[in-house]
Amino acid sequence: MNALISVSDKTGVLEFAQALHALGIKLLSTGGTAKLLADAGLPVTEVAELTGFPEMLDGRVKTLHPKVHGGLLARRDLPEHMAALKTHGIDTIDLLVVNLYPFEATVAKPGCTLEDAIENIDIGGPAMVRSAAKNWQDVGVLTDASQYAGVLAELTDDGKLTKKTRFALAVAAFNRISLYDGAISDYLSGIADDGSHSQFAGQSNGRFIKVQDLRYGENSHQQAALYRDLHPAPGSLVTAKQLQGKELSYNNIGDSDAAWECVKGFSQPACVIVKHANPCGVAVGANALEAYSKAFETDPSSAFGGIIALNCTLDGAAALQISKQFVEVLMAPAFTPEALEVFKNKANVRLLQIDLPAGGETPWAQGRNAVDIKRVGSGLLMQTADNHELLLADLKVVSKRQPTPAQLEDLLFAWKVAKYVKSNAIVFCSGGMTLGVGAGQMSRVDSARIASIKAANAGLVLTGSAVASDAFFPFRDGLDVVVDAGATSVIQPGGSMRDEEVIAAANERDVVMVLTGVRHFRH
Ligand code: 93A
Repeated sequence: MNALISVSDKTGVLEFAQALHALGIKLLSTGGTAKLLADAGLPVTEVAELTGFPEMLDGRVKTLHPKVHGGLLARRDLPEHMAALKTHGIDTIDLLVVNLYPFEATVAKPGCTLEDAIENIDIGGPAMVRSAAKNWQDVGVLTDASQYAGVLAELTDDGKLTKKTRFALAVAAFNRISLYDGAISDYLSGIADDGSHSQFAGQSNGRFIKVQDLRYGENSHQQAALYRDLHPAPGSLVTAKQLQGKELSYNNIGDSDAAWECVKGFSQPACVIVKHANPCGVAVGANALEAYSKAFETDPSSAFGGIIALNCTLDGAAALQISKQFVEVLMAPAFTPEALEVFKNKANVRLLQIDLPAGGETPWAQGRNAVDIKRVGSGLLMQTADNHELLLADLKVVSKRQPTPAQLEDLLFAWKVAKYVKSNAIVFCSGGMTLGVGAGQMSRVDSARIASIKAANAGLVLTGSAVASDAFFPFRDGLDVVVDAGATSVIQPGGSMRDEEVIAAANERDVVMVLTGVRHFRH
């Protein structure tokens, strides 16, 4: 049996080759790999010796030769194929071990030039992998070091690989090549011929990798799986490390994403509690404990069994307080040893550590995940993500009453939260915390009523509060409800046919009204 080994990442390859040699398998190899094996005392034939051609053009042409591809592609069950090999003095290659030039790692490096990227496009490696995988009935193809141990165990047991293994290896090989080519296509699609990045740099063109099957979907009779972008955005949910707890469910993942995306938007220590895709408590504070305690106070009954996200380190004090409630998932960029200790005995609580996006990434990284996708009957809806950031300068005060600095702060806080509440969204806030959240109603006035009822249920006073409405008030009735409840300032996009009537109502009620000019529908 002949094995050709040609690997860029040489991890574990020497031990693997030694084991193949011990099984009596003949080793063929390309320059760098051959040197590594020969230096360790293994008998190895260089591909250059086999082909009669030196590796040339800076290694661009090493294995692109009929003596290599004939040996990989010949069907052992066809006499004509075997006769052709004999005529041309070609030996079969029965096992191929290849990993490719590190294209993905190269382009992920800050400052990678177009030239670096191009030189790291492997040509001969994928060609051999495709030849071997096409001829999977006769050839085993390894494309990752994680496959060495399993293959070795089978070869040691049986002297050959089973049909099942050869097929699985071929599928894995074509998957690898598809991802590799996808990475090249993504990178080049986002770059101009002078190496500058276009605004769509790094979008994954809809290419996803399966992370895991999930136990079930939204309900137990639905099947589900989690996929991730080929290039996940730094600081996104799929980059999380689970430190403890049961496997995340489909609903856990959706809710965790909503909580994490919302909490990331605050620069002060902040806490977001999500239930059924909506924030039911959001607050900022001097530290994790204060932020959590305020967020919890908004709606303690909804927070039961909720998903909690913090944008700051979870310390022992906050952990102790949180551990008093039933929590499904707890997310933070870091956990102190004391915090971990608190949850050690609560094995069901899923702890997720997620790095906050560092900022200052390359344009290639910044462009990632810029597209939202929603499935509709036999189709897809795609849109750029709702990542609009409201600046103070964008605000237009339209009421006679001018906002105080404290009111402005509350209004901006309320607006940040409303962006993550399902429409129609009405959010009462004060002092850096939510007081009442009305979400997902078909009528805005009902959302306003629900938000004020929920605040009353939690024993929270709305007098002097700020209110955000994710889209304009179509009539003055919604405004009247929030003012009746105690709000004295309102932020909303404006743009209704009845803006004048709504602004007149704000003046009649003597409250502050500011317009953003941008709405945040979320469905
Ligand atoms: O430059 S290539 O595209 N041309 C080739 O003919 C070729 N054959 C193998 N790259 C080629 N390879 C790649 O070389 C393999 O995929 C592997 O990544 C690497 C191993 O080179 P070495 O053994 O010299 O370290």
